[in-house]
Order: sequence, then C-alpha cells, then structure tokens
Amino acid sequence: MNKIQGFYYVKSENNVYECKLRGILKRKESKDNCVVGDIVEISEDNSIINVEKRKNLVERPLVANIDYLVIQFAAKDPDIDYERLNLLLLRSFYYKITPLVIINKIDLLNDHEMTELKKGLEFLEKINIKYFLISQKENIGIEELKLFLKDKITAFGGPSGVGKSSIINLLQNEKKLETGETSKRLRRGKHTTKDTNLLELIGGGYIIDTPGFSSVELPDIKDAQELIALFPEFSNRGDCKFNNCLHLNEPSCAIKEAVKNGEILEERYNFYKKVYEKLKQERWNKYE
Ligand SMILES: Nc1nc2c(ncn2[C@@H]2O[C@H](COP(=O)(O)OP(=O)(O)O)[C@@H](O)[C@H]2O)c(=O)[nH]1
Ligand SMILES: [Mg+2]
Ligand SMILES: [Zn+2]
Repeated sequence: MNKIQGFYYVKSENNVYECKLRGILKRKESKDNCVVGDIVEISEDNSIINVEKRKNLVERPLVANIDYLVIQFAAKDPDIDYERLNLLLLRSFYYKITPLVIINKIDLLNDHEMTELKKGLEFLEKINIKYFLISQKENIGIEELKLFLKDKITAFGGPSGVGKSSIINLLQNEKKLETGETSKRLRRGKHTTKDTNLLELIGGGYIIDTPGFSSVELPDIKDAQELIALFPEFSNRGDCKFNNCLHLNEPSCAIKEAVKNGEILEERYNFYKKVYEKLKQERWNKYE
C-alpha cells in the first residue's frame, strides 16, 4: 500500500487500486491507522476495510512492514565510520528490521585493503548479519544483491556519498535519483529524495530511499535492559552474578568475561558502554 495526497494506492497481483479509507479506519483520528507498506483488505468499491497486523512500524518516515534495512558504506571515499555502522545496527534492531550491510566501491581497494576490510567486518558474521561487498561502478556483486532483495521491502540508510542512489538506480526503474560527487566542504545534508513512496524493484519488491533511515539519532530506548536486548551477542551467554547486571562494574559478569576471551568484540562492548552512558546522562536521569 502506497499513499499519495490522501489517496491510498493498493497493489494486488495484477492491479493498482486507488482507494479511500472507510469506517472505523477513517474515524480513528490517528495518522498511523493506515501507512505506507501496510497490507490491507479492500472492498469492491475501493475502500480499505482492514489493515493487517504489522511486523514493524517506523515513525520517521511513517512506514510499516519493512523486511530489510540496508546499511550502506563505501570501502573508501568516504572511509567506513564504524561507530555510525553500530548506531545504524542499533536502530535496525530497535525497529525490528533485519539489517543488511553493503560495502560499495570495492573497486577502489587493493588486495591488502580488501583483507583488512574483511577483518573489520568479521563481527557481523558473529551476530548473523549478512554483508555484501559490491561495486556499482564495475558491476560486482549486484546480481546477488538483486536476488536477495527480490519481493522484499528494503529501506536504504548510510552516509552521503557512499553510492546509495547509484545502487538504487540499478535496482529500480521508476524514477532516477540524482547522484553526485561527495561534497568535500559540506559533508551533510545533500538529500535528494524526500518522499516516502515505495519504488518498485525491477524483479519485484520495493525500495524506500529517504533520509530518515540514515539518521544516527538514538531511538527511544527506555532503560538499560532494553538497550542490552539490542545487542544480539549479549544474549545466550552464561549467567551474570546479578540478575539485573548492567555488564559495567559488577563482579562475575558473563558479558565482560566473553569480551575478555574474545567471544564478544571489544569495539562492540565499548560501543554499548558509550551508548549506555549517553542515554543515562541525557535521558534516563531526567525521569528519576
Ligand atoms: N569508485 C566508485 N565510485 C562509485 C561507486 N558507486 C558510486 N560511486 C560514486 O560515488 C559518488 C556518490 O554516489 P551517490 O550514488 O550519489 O551516493 P549517495 O550520496 O549515497 O546517494 C558518485 O560520484 C558515484 O559516481 C562505485 O562502485 N565505485
Ligand atoms: Mg543519494
Ligand atoms: Zn553482566
């Protein structure tokens, strides 16, 4: 379901129907009663009469049922910002969207740099996150990516200049996005796509390309236990001495033990501590 200027465009197998909301859906004065990405039931007079339960819902942009968040970086120009990668992973887990990591521009790497890159991405395998090493320019890895995204709804996020628009243009036919050189002076804010419309993929499926998914703002995490749950490698470890262990300064902590023996990557643990401190200082203390 796609929404444009008050009309809802509902796609069935062979048709697109222009629909209006009806009955209880319309009366509910809520902007999220029916959103882009919803799976809906329509009547013969083109009214949406039911919205199916969502597997996820993102608020900015307002969109539901996303299968993947592609977190895209470039192997070089600009270099990978691992903290930003971790933040985007955190957001992906928070919104219950499966993350996929794409590293584009591998044409710019020599063999040694390629080995280093793979080492830097090893931690993704440990937390079962699939990654693709691709080059839009030299058409490396694009076919595999296409197959993977077929029939799925995929959002794209990542810094500017990593080739998001270039890749999206290869994947979809509807609308060509502007691409450009990385601005060296102003590194932020060159967003050429502002709408939330779903772009249809050539082989089936949809892409969403909006700046919202590149945001590195910390989501609305309520407390430490909710934060801990967003680190998949922290689960299914042995027990810590304390039930409500924050894995910081407590004795006999299974997480710190796992960091020490290399089962949990130190950078990931340090990222956890950093986010914990930030949330505690900037948000949680206010409610105490
Ligand atoms: N060397 C190389 N450059 C690329 C590749 N893909 C995109 N670029 C270039 O990177 C720049 C930024 O691309 P763009 O798609 O606008 O990035 P976006 O800001 O993430 O949407 C452009 O100059 C592209 O030509 C690639 O695979 N290899
Ligand atoms: Mg772009
Ligand atoms: Zn612990």
